Amino acid sequence: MGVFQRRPSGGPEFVSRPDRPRVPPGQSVTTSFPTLTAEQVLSVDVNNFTFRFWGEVREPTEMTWQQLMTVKHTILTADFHCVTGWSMLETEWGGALVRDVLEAAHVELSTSARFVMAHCTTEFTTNLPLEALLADDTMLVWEWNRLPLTSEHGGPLRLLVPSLYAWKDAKWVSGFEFLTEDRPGFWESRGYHMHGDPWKEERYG
Ligand SMILES: Nc1nc2c(c(=O)[nH]1)N[C@H]1C(S)=C(S)[C@@H](COP(=O)(O)O)O[C@H]1N2
Ligand SMILES: [Mo]
Repeated sequence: MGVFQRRPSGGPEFVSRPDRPRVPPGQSVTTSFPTLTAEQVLSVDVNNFTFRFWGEVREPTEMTWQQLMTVKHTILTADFHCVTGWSMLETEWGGALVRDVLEAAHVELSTSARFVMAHCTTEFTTNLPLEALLADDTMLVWEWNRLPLTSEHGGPLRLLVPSLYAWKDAKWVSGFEFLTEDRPGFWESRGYHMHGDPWKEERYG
């Protein structure tokens, strides 16, 4: 994230990081919210929704939409950087920190868990290091600027990882597979970087 603040209530607050520019190198700011989807836009019914956790965990487990809605709500103002060169600043997202979701679902990670593969209701996948998943600003989001997240932007649920390029923000996300070794996801196996830090311009592998 360039700038963010967890905000239990009240207006947005911004915390700047003096160690790096707000806008990562090679990016230009857009005020629109373009959509980038490799698959067909999908409509997911929350009454038939299950979020799954498996792989390097003590026991595979899952959560319904209703259970997810009981996890502590967090609002986060974050920037969004697409590897194709556009950045969107100060967007407000609502949902739950992944950390809080894992706790609520009683997911016990194995000590061998180092990476995670985010899976979607579609074939899309994306991999990230466990630290990025557990970061202070990594969320499962279902609201954008106070409104329910639309299906073209991944609603009802998408991953938000402000510290990495936005291709890591899996739309229609449906589960986390915990891994010992890093494995490329959809774009990573097509040449995108395994990590994807915008400030290091980790665009292509
Ligand atoms: N399921 C899925 N998630 C996805 C993608 C995709 O094609 N499919 N594209 C990624 C890319 S490259 C970007 S930049 C963002 C775009 O999100 P948006 O369409 O809401 O702007 O979603 C990411 N998540
Ligand atoms: Mo992207």
